[in-house]
Amino acid sequence: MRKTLNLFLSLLLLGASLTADGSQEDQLTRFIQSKAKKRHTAVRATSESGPAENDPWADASSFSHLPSKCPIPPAGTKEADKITALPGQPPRVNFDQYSGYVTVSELHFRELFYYFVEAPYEAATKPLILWLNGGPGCSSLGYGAMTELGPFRVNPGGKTLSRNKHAWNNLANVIFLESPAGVGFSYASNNTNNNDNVGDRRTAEDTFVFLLNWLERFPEYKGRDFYIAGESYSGHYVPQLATVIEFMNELHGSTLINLRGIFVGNPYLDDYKNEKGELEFLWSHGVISDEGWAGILANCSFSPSDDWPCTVAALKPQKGHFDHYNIYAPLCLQEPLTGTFYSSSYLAGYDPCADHYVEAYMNIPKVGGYVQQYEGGFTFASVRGAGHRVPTYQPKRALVLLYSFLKGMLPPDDVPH
Ligand SMILES: *C1O[C@H](CO)[C@@H](O)[C@H](O)[C@H]1NC(C)=O
Ligand SMILES: *[C@@H]1O[C@H](CO)[C@@H](O)[C@H](O)[C@H]1NC(C)=O
Repeated sequence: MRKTLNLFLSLLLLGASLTADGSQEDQLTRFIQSKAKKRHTAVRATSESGPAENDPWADASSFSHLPSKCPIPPAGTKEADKITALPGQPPRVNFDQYSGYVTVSELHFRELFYYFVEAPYEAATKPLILWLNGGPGCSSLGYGAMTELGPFRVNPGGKTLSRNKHAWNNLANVIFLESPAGVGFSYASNNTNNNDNVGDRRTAEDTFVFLLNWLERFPEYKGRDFYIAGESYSGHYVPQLATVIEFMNELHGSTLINLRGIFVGNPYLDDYKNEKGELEFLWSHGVISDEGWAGILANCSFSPSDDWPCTVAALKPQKGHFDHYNIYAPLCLQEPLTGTFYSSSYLAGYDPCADHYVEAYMNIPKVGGYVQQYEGGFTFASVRGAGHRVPTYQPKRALVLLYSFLKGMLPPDDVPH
């Protein structure tokens, strides 16, 4: 979530309709085309007063190099990705969960991590939703799945989970994707190509390749009604990915991905308009005084030329502590002596300290390390927390590793410290 942006939790829902009627695709196409038209107009308009911006989204034909079939030999399998149980999950979980990596660039070594939850009932007839958190840089697992719409919430203490009875997988099968590469558990090697060409365009391309590849692993979802959902900076990701999918479907004259609609909450669409919108919201809700707002208007043009005086004018009138993502929400406070987190006031169903529990949960030492076996008998194993001298720092794990080595088998993946 971007600092300069605020999310007022009230969801502004925008985009194509979500009801399942036949006109949705038409509506979505019209939406995308109208965006493209507006962009052309905007480019023309700016060219009168200055240099035209080069907007790669105005013309989707620049995506025609993308593959129409899974370009990478499918490496993983659905069975291998199946989650037996998450650490500390409550009993009687009645839906299937999967997670794993999908390669989106073999050449440059980019792998995207996903967490997928099916619906408890009639999953086979329910649609497929891809959920994307914003940022750029927010984890769809840490935020989306664990504090927003996923099937579980992390309990205080960060060790156990409880059911979220309002989870979205009641209505659909939901993929939480860590995107772009480098966010959360997704990764990219640090070679020059990966560092130089980051941005919305690559994010959309990688996500498209992810979907093609993922559908090979879960072929029963090919042709399923598909929706893209997200919030915040996903105001970029979601319509951009929709543009690529629509374009590729048209280019190849077949439904590669059966996109039916997009669904975005409080979306971040335009840097400067969003910044103005945030400050205007604070003023119109009494957080910023009339004088403060006048100072902002006098010092900010909400364009790239805004400088230090605008920053000062924007920050000066914002007094006291409040949650920029929801001005009415309680804050998370920390007890100075014990370090315990607590909520500044009670709001049913919301815990402002959830981020701390999720962080602790995501850092539970497990995975003893990881192991990869190659053809020809070579096995590579890492031992968590081992440092240079493995038997010194991790004597128990080292002994288990030796035992597995002597027996010619893979070491177990969960060896307690
Ligand atoms: C911004 O501009 C106005 C008028 O130019 C000035 O009076 C004001 O002090 C400035 N700064 C702030 C923080 O409002
Ligand atoms: C990539 O990471 C390695 C290992 O940390 C480092 O030695 C190398 O300089 C990095 N390369 C680039 C292009 O940043």
